Amino acid sequence: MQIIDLRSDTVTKPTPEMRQAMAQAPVGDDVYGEDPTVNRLQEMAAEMVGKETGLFIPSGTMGNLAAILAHCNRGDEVILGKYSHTFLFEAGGISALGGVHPNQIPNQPDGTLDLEDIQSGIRADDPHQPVTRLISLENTHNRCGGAPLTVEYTRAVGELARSRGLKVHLDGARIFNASAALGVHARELTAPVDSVTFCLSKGLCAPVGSVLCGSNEFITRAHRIRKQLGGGMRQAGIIAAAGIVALESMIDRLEEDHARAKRLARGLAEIPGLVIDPGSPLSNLVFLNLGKETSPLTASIVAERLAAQGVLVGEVGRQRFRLVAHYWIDDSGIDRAIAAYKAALS
Ligand code: TLP
Repeated sequence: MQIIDLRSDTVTKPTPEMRQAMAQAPVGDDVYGEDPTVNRLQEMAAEMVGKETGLFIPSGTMGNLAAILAHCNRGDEVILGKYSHTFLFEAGGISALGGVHPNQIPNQPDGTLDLEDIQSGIRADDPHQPVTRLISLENTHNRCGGAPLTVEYTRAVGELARSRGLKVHLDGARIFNASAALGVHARELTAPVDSVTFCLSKGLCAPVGSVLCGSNEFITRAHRIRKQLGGGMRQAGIIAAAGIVALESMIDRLEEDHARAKRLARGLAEIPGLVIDPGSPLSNLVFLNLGKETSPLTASIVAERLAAQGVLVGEVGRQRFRLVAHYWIDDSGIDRAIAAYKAALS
């Protein structure tokens, strides 16, 4: 039975073109800065998000960690959303390894942080308080329905930050989904921020890797931190080669995933007992709940019934699911998932 894996776009496997590029990649020791494929990927990535330079990092988590540690000293504070990936799902690395204090403020349903909340989150110059150094945004916003943050909003946060002497980091794990959803170039979404991490290994299908981009001076600091974290890789061109293919050929097709996410949401909306989040999907993520009438069913019971039919879904709450459209899911996979939900709830 072919498995339809909708748990995440992180499950995507490399394309045949990527595997070929990996086999043929010229490589060198990247800790010496001598891997031509890594260097090319870093240049391409920086150009695509309009920053001076880029740094290839093993994961999105390490990219955010290296960025936050490069912006903040121990005891400094970062303002971020209560539902941000960095706060929820990065194992508290910024505190554990960097001594950086997270000031979590509410995320609005569209993934933004209210400008007033940011203003009031900024600490006074008072020895009792940590020093606010950084604001961290997420685009698209994973837990807020895959919502894309607009250019105007990002600019407003950038202006606020500059007026208060703060920096802005963007967790742009799915920044190209945001640019596809909004119909704007990624560069416009990243222009107002000081640093951005984006992932090659999600919807773009590369097997491993993220790139952190920013100014030369910032990346010099992040480079040392990547080394401290054990993220200096040697002949990393083997994996960077897949990243280059990802940037060259996987971005323009992300709209197909968004269209399939819509097809999935439409189909599921017709099944009694399922309640799709209003407006979902906003990119490639579909969020839905079991309706009250399905009680005592839980997401995990339904997920088991789906798995028995070869359909894997993300459980993100007692009654809540997240389903993710990606390159390896075609229309027939979407239709199988809809049929499997129908059977699981009948
Ligand atoms: N997200 C994963 C899980 O960790 C939840 C997923 O399945 O969506 N930023 C954002 C916004 C992310 O969604 C993720 C991964 C990361 C950072 C971390 O990337 P990796 O997995 O490469 O460390």
